[in-house]
Amino acid sequence: MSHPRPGQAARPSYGYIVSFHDLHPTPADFREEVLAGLLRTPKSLPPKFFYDRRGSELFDEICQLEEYYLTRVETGLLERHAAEMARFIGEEALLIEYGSGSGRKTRILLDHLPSLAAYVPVDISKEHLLAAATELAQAYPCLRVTPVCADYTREMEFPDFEEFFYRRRVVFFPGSTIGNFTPPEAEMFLRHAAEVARPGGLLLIGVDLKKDPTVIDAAYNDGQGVTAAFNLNLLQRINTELGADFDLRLFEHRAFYDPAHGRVEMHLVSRQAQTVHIGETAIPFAAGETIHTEDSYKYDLADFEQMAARTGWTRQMVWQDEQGYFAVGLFAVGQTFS
Ligand code: AVI
Repeated sequence: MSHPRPGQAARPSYGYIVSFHDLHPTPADFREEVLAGLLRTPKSLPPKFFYDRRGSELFDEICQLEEYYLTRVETGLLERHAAEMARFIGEEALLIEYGSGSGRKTRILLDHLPSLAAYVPVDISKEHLLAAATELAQAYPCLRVTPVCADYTREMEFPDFEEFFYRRRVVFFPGSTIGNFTPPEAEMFLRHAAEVARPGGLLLIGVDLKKDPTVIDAAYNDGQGVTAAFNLNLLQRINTELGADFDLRLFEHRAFYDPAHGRVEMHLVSRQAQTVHIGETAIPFAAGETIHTEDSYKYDLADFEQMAARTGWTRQMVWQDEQGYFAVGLFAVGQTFS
């Protein structure tokens, strides 16, 4: 475990959250973005809104599904190579995780990083973020945990974290969440991450790769209907938080891999012509009309590496499973890693 530096107080021996940075990402934006998305043609909603408390729980369930290979394969890669990853990361790093979720993958890394200066989970879902951060702080009593509630899909002013000592910033972005950005958004995110990581900083990122479309299709159309419930929960959230009157029985889940765009598209399909209300606003649906709720891009590894290079990152190492389903890449800001 890390030692207090000169002038620094010894850490208490119980799990604790040093400070919580709430950048207040949702309430106002939610109504505005939902209305804008449902009033445009074709209708669409941003996937970041899936993650209310129920949505986050359902996503955790998705991650346990046999069909959803992404979590299983990435977790396997982290378990197998965490010691090597930790050697690259080095001592007393500041680990910043975007879209931190339930933190299972984080723990694999933390187990190999006993001298970490602090762990900074960044997530849009406040309740889930605080619950996961508290649990983690309890499980790692000597770790500083500094959660940041923010919408990292938008410009954000990142806290400077100069209140404590660290040697290097490391951005951890697992789960192939990069795939939920369009390619231009992904580039923007990678540029932002390079700014946050600063020269000498690192990026450890999970990327789902192109593969047999039937494998991908199955991952987003599981037999138990968990992904369908996750998709439909977005309408439930709009009902609960915005007083809308979506009848969930009148919408169905649709997900398919589109090889031309290299992405899974997820939609909610209106089973009949109907009008839904959000407050005073009436939203008409034709029979069969869809709300496009998510894209999940699958990358060719060489293309991803080129995108990383364009956005200020130099490849250090890439770990892949035997089937070539998934990659975990380590990149450094700027030229060379020392
Ligand atoms: C969070 N993200 C990487 C998931 C994905 O695979 O695109 C979200 C998800 N959507 C449906 N299933 C899982």
